Amino acid sequence: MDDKSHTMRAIPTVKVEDSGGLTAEQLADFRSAGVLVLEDFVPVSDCHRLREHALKLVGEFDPESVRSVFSAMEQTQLGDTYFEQSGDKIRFFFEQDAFDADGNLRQSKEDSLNKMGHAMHDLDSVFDAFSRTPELAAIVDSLGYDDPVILQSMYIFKPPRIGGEVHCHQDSTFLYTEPESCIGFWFALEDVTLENGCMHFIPGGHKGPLKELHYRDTDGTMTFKTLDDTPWPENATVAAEVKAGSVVVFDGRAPHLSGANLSDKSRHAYTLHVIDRKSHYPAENWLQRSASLPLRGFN
Ligand SMILES: O=C(O)CCC(=O)C(=O)O
Repeated sequence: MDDKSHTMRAIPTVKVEDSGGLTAEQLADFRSAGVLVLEDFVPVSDCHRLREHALKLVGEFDPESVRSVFSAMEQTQLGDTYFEQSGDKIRFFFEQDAFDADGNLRQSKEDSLNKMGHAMHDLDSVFDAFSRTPELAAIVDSLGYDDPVILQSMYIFKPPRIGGEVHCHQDSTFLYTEPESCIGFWFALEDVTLENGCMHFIPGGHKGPLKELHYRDTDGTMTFKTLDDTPWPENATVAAEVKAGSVVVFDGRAPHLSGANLSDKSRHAYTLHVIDRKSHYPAENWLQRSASLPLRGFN
């Protein structure tokens, strides 16, 4: 075993046997690694159904109506009101390499999008049903949330050939609460491998500090504040290659990234982020809801 593999810890991978949430052992694995893969959590037929539905919504989206590009590297789009006001809407964001020099799409519409976000779970009945299952509610309950609410949903396309790399980050940077309560659920809707740009995590990395805060400045512009400038440890990431139907659960502080998708295969994934309503949600966070669409839990 060389030095690199010696320091490498695997991502715990489990099967949830019934809808009673995580066992004490699974919970201990999650607390230790900050990330846990739940294999076969969602029937593959449900994943296909969500994918078909997402593609229907893409079909109804007119790409001439908006040209908002999402920076996968930065995980945000500074200065873009279409993005900044999408917290309670269903909006579409293109990959950085989607357009040619003349402004035309290089690939089909569905193979040009980076993501759709950020409130499908509250605005669309198919996404609502996929997001609010008793099985997921039980997992969240076993994680100790008193009053969990689903803050955002994202459908991530990671399209063939142009699916952008996502640099190492922590999701509490973007979905900050006091105290921190953000947790991510990343549903693989298709088989995910190194080739089509799987997620990678630094197991145990959630025990370190939050490194950056993304917030709205007093003049209204979104910006980043460095909280800790220690570099991420080298060679510490572990690939989460998972099958369709798996869910990757990860702590809001868990450092993670994903590779580019240069393959000919798509890599559709759906993510939910949950916070505890009992935590304070700052008005400086990018994602804000209008009073007409209050946050909801799993009911
Ligand atoms: O799906 C991906 O490739 C990256 C998603 C991600 O990093 C996130 O949702 O925080």
